[in-house]
Amino acid sequence: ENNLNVGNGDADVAIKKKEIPIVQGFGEPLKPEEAEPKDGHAGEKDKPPVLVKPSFVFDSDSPIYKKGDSNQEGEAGKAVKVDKDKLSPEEKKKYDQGFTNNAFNQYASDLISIHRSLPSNVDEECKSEKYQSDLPDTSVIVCFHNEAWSVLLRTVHSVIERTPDSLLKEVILVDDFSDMEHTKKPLDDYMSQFPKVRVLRMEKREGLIRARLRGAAIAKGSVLTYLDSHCECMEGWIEPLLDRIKRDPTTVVCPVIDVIDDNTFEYHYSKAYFTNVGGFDWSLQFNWHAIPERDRKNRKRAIDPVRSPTMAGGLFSIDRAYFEKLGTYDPGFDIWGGENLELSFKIWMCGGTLEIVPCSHVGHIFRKRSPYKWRTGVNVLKKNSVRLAEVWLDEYKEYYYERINNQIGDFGDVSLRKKLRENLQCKSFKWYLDNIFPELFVPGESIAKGEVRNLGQGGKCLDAQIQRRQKTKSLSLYPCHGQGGNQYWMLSKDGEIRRDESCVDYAGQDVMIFGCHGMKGNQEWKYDHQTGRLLHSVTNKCLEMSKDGAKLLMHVCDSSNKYQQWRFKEYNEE
Ligand code: UD2
Ligand code: MN
Repeated sequence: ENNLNVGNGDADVAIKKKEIPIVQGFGEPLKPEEAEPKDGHAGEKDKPPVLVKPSFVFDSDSPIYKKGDSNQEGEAGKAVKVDKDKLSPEEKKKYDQGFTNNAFNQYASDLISIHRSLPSNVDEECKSEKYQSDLPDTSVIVCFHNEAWSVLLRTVHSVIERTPDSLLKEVILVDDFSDMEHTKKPLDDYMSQFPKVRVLRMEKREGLIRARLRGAAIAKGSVLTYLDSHCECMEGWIEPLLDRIKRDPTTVVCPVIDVIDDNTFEYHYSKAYFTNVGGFDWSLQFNWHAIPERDRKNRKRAIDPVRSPTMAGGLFSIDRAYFEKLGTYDPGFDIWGGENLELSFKIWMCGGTLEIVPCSHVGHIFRKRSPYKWRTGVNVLKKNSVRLAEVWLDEYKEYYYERINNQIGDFGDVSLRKKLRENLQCKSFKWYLDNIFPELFVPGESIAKGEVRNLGQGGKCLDAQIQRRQKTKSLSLYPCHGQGGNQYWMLSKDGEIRRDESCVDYAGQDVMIFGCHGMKGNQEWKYDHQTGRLLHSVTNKCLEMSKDGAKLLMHVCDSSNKYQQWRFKEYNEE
């Protein structure tokens, strides 16, 4: 029988290196702004968005319920362009509400068939790829909280219509305490025509992690496949995944996650040649990387499965018994976030393998903000990440804690999770870093770290909010806030002033932030802890704060000029 570890509802709060380029601009899970107050204090920015609850009328005559009309909007995964200026005032209102409620263009989705076709320019090699017969069947589990009707239906239809009947055990929709009308009776009524679809409702808001566990607890397939509620599976998506699991049930697999544009719903198919793998940084944020050289050279074909240090989180298949053996997810994780790293570290450290399979494609709508309510009064993501760090990171947890300025806060009880790790006899985090993710820059290798304060009058600190979608940015000065975050810097042995994969770079104009390239040049600095001088090697100039503290300058070095004196908070003498 099925004795998956089900959430106990930890309801203590009320609702509401060697360089691998970071791939920019490719869809990645964005951190919900509401949930992660920049200063590390929970609550203040945690105001729920004002959601307008739409009333719902099911219009079975709408063209979106019809299949196969190749002239309809959005077919073949094409973009739907809505000219808002041409809409009537009432339609404009609907358009705006769609964005407010979902953080994607619901208005556009509502014009597209829930059975729409997807692009056909797929990798040729994948078309002739053969998979084993007798693949294991799978339960597809989709958790949602107030997902838009047309988007949710399109997710379900893409699964039902593009998964061979013998491989699809069931689709389990887990309603995580939605309160929009369409998610209740209309959804039950609609889904009742599909015997394989079950709707499971949560009695209170559980968050996606415990909702996934509740779905797993009733699942009967031998493999569990998780999807977000705003996905579209491509033809042939499941076979390559199940094939890997059949070969070895300790292999956990992810499809390539194609980007569905949040505004036009255009489906961007990503060719096998461009497959990326998952990583993370020391603020415990997931990110994408190109396949590292050491793996690239062992690959015969671009379509071969590739190992990945981490998974994005939302879309993957795992053998049900193996998931259970690994202790599923930490049920103490609330609402959203961190569970993808927990599972990734655990898979690798406890003897499994995590892969991305280039012939399996599922599209996902990446959003720029989180549309739903989070809990108030607690920084949920931070709490999840601290639990993760406590259980899996060993001594490396300190690097995360430095980034949150040691404001660890209450993270509940993790003794059962530590016990689990012990029972499974998992390897150390050091082993994981050395063997699975050696490309990651480890702050311990740095010469100096922490805030970088100017010793001139009104001394400020080097500050940069680095957004992953942004390629370059100038470095700025802000009053020192002592909270780590955007004022946390590391001076590497190669003379880089860096945070994660971003480096301070001077090419003769402004002092900028660029992706670290590891080739010194414009990114090489010499720091003298005695004199506080920050010398740029190539230009032989020194970093200086303007007298009014407004900007950064690069000038001829002058040891008597206080404005050229800087202090890294921590310095490791050798
Ligand atoms: C990514 C993952 C997501 C999850 C998350 C970290 C992908 C494509 N997406 O963020 O699956 O791993 O990182 O936790 O890899 N939901 C609930 N209850 C809640 C909140 C969310 O059921 O309280 C549902 C939501 O409707 C959605 C899913 O959980 O179907 C993931 O949420 P998301 O889409 O906001 O996360 P995303 O894609 O930004
Ligand atoms: Mn999502």
